[in-house]
This record gives sequence, structure tokens and C-alpha cells, in this order.
Amino acid sequence: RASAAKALGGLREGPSLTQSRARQTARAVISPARTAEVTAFVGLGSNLGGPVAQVREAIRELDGLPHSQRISQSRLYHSSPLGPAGQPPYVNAVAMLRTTLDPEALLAGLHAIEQQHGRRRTERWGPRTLDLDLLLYGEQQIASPQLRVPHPELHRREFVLVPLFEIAPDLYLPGLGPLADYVDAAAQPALRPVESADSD
Ligand code: ROI
Repeated sequence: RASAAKALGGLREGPSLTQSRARQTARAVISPARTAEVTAFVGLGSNLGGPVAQVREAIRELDGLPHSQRISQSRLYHSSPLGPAGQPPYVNAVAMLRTTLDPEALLAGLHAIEQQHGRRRTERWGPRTLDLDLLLYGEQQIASPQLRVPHPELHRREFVLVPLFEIAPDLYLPGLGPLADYVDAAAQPALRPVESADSD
């Protein structure tokens, strides 16, 4: 029995991080904790499995999140991969939601959508069919083991800043300052809007 438990991934040492996260996700999805309504921003990215379709579909799936309403979304952008070389180009976008889900429940809902797209969390900074990041949650600054908001890389990533600025030019980034101060107009040519006829 002991070796079977070992083979199942360290059951003798208690639940693994993955198992306890999965449990937390299930709890948050089944009976999501609620809060006062806030505006939240979600970053979308894909570079596998037909990225344009992945992102378009994920934007629609955000409408299925409970206790949440999608207010707007940016255009889709082609962007060069940041991180390890040799991976396909990305498609990125940002969506704005109004939600009464608390941040953990919202994050769990985003993870559930990623799972539907066959996301396997393997290589750090590796290619992915769909990545959904909780970028901003109202004015809140959150630093828990599961979640950091504002997203710690937000203000350094053109593929987030440019679509975010498109839909919320007056945004103030908690702890950081006006979004406009971080958007480098000169860098925008590095992102190319997806044309409506583009399919991958
Ligand atoms: N690069 C781009 N252009 N877009 C992304 O969404 C993206 N996501 C990532 C890493 C691997 C950092 N690079 C990316 O997670």
C-alpha cells in the first residue's frame, strides 16, 4: 500500500500542491464566495492549437462565469513570444468584467476555462493553448501564495499593456500609478492587431 501511495504522488506526505489547488478550485467553482461588485481585467494568451480561435472562444466563455458580466474586450493582437526562443508567436487580448466573485473564485473559474482548452501546466514560460491571467481586481493589491494582483509582470509586458490601454486608457494600477505612464507608444508596432480574416 505504501508503495502504491508513493506511486500516486506522495500521498503519505498529505495532498500535493496540485491536489490541494484542485480541491480549492472545485470548492470555488461549486460554491463561489461573493463580494461587492468590482471591475476585473483578464489577460488572454495562446500560441498553440489555433491561437486566434482559442482566444476568441475563451472571450465568449468568460460570459459563462457565474455572477460575472463581460463589459468589453480589446482587439486580438499578434505578439512575439517573450521568454524561451523557438516557440510560436502568440495571440493576446484583454477583457474587462464586472463580477461579484471574490478573487479566488474568479481565478478558479479562469483555471476551469483553461482546462477546457486542454491547458497542461508543464514547462514554465513554455507554449500554451490558453493562458488566462487575472491582471487586476478592482483597486485591490493581493499577495497570496495562489494569486498576486496586480499581475506582477503586467507593467512590463507590452502584450498586456497595449490591449489594456485600448479598453481602459484612464486606468490606475494599484501600487504602480497611471497605466498611461507604462504604455510606450513607440513599442506598439511590436504588436499587430489580428485581422478579422486571420484564423491562426
Ligand atoms: N509572450 C507573449 N507574446 N504573449 C504571452 O501571452 C506570453 N505568455 C507567457 C510567456 C511565455 C511569458 N510569453 C508570452 O507566459
